[in-house]
Amino acid sequence: MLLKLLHFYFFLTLAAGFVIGVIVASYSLSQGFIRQDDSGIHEEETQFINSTSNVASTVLNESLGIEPSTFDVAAAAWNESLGFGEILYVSMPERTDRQDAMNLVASMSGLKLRLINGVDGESMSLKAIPDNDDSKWAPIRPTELGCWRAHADAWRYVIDSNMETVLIIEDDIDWDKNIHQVFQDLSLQMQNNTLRLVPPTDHERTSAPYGLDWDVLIMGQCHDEAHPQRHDLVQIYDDPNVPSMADTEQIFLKQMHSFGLRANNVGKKRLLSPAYGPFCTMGYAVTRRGAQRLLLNLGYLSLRGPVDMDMMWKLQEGKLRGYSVTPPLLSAWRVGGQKDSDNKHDSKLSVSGKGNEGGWSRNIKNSARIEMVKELAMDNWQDYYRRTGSEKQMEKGKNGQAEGNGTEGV
Ligand SMILES: *[C@@H]1O[C@H](CO)[C@@H](O)[C@H](O)[C@H]1NC(C)=O
Ligand SMILES: *[C@@H]1O[C@H](CO)[C@@H](O)[C@H](O)[C@H]1NC(C)=O
Ligand SMILES: *[C@@H]1O[C@H](CO)[C@@H](O)[C@H](O)[C@H]1NC(C)=O
Ligand SMILES: *[C@@H]1O[C@H](CO)[C@@H](O)[C@H](O)[C@H]1NC(C)=O
Ligand SMILES: CC(=O)N[C@H]1CO[C@H](CO)[C@@H](O)[C@@H]1O
Repeated sequence: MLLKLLHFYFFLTLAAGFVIGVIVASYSLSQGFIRQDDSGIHEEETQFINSTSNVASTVLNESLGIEPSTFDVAAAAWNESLGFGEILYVSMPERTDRQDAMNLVASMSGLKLRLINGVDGESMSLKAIPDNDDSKWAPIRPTELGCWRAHADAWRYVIDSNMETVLIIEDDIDWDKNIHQVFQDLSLQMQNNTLRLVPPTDHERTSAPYGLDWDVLIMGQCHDEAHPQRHDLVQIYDDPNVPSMADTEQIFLKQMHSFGLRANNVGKKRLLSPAYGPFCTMGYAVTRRGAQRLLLNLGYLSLRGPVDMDMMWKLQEGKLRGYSVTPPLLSAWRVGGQKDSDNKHDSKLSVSGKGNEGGWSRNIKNSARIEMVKELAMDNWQDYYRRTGSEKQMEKGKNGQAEGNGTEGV
C-alpha cells in the first residue's frame, strides 16, 4: 500500500522534492528503536559517514531547485528491480514451492523477478564441464556443477542484454520488508564511495545508482572476512534497518569487529568493504563487465570448485573486483527440513521441518516473509460481526466505533 503510494508520488516530478523530504523525515524518525548492546566488541574510533544528515541537506537543496544530486539516482532503488537493470532468481524447475514463495514475497515487496532455471548437473555432458587445472578442490559434485551452470546462464543472460547491472538471487532467501529503503541507503553510499580507485564518470553520476566500478557486489553471503592487511578499506554508514546484535550472525559481528566498529554501533551501522572472503551466492549483483569476467574466470579458463568458492578465490587473487555489504542484505530462509537444500540430502530430517509458518532467517531486522503473513492475514467473519455490532450500536445512538483491531478495509 505504502509502496504503491511511493511509486505514485515518485512519478509526480513536480512534487518529488517535497515528497522525498517527507520520506526522509519519517526515515529519521524511525531511527529511535535501535537497541544498544555492548558485549564482545572493543572500542576503537572509526570515521563514519552520516548518510541521514547528508540526505536531508541534499533534499533541501533539491526542493529549492539547486543542483541535481545523488538523491535522484538513488531513488531508483524504489523501482521494481531495486535500481538494477533486472532481478534474476535461480531455481530448480521442480521447486515450484520455492518459486511460488519468491513470487509472493517479491510481489509484497514491490519487486519483479525473472526466473533462471536451475540445472541438474548429472544431465551435463562431460565435454561441457570446464577444465579444472588446479587441485584446489576434490572432484566437483554434480549438484555443485549444476549450481555453477545456473549462475553461468545468469551471467550469459546479462552479457546478452543491454543492462549495465543485474541482481542475481537464489530461490530460498528472505530480505527486510523495507528493502527499497535499505537499497536506497546503499546507493547513496555507493554514489559517494570512498573505496573507489577512480572517480565516477558523468554517466555513473547521473545514471548508475550503485556505480559501475565493480564486477560483483556481494549482498547475500553466509560467511565473510576482510582482507587481512586492509582493514583500512571500509566505509561505515547509518542504516536504520540493520539487524540488532542478537539478530546478527557471529561471523559478521567478527568481521565488523575486525574493521573496528564499536559495540554501541552494532545494530546501527552497515559496512561497505572490498569483497575478499564471501561464501554462498544467495544474492549478488554483477555489472556487464563483471558477468564477462565471471564467465571467463569461472568457466572459459577453468572451474576449480563450487561457484561461490572459486568466486572467492578469484576475489582473493585480485582477478575479480567487488564490494561486500555487512551484515548482508539478503539472507537464507530456513524451515529445518529437507526442503532447505537442493544440494544435500539428509534423510534424518523430515521433509518440511517446521514449515514456512515456523521458518526463520538471520541478519534481517524485519523479515519480509514474516511481515507478509501478517499483512495478508484477516478474519473476514469477525469483520462482518464487528460491522454489524457497530451498526447496532449506531442504531442505539451510542458511540459507533468498533472495538479492537479489525482487519476491515486492509
Ligand atoms: C547523524 O545525523 C543525525 C541527524 O542529523 C544526528 O542526530 C546524529 O548525531 C548524527 N550522527 C553522527 C554520528 O554524526
Ligand atoms: C546545498 O546548497 C548549498 C548552497 O548552494 C551548498 O553550499 C551545499 O553544499 C549544498 N549541499 C548539498 C548536500 O548539496
Ligand atoms: C530501475 O532503475 C534502474 C536504474 O535506473 C533501471 O536500469 C531499471 O530499468 C529500472 N527498473 C524498472 C523496473 O523500472
Ligand atoms: C562524500 O564523501 C566525502 C568524503 O568522505 C564527505 O566529505 C562528503 O560529505 C560525502 N558526501 C555525501 C553527500 O555523502
Ligand atoms: C484488542 C484486540 O482485538 N486485539 C487483537 C488484535 O489482533 C491480534 C492479532 O490478530 C490479536 O491477537 C489481538 O487479540
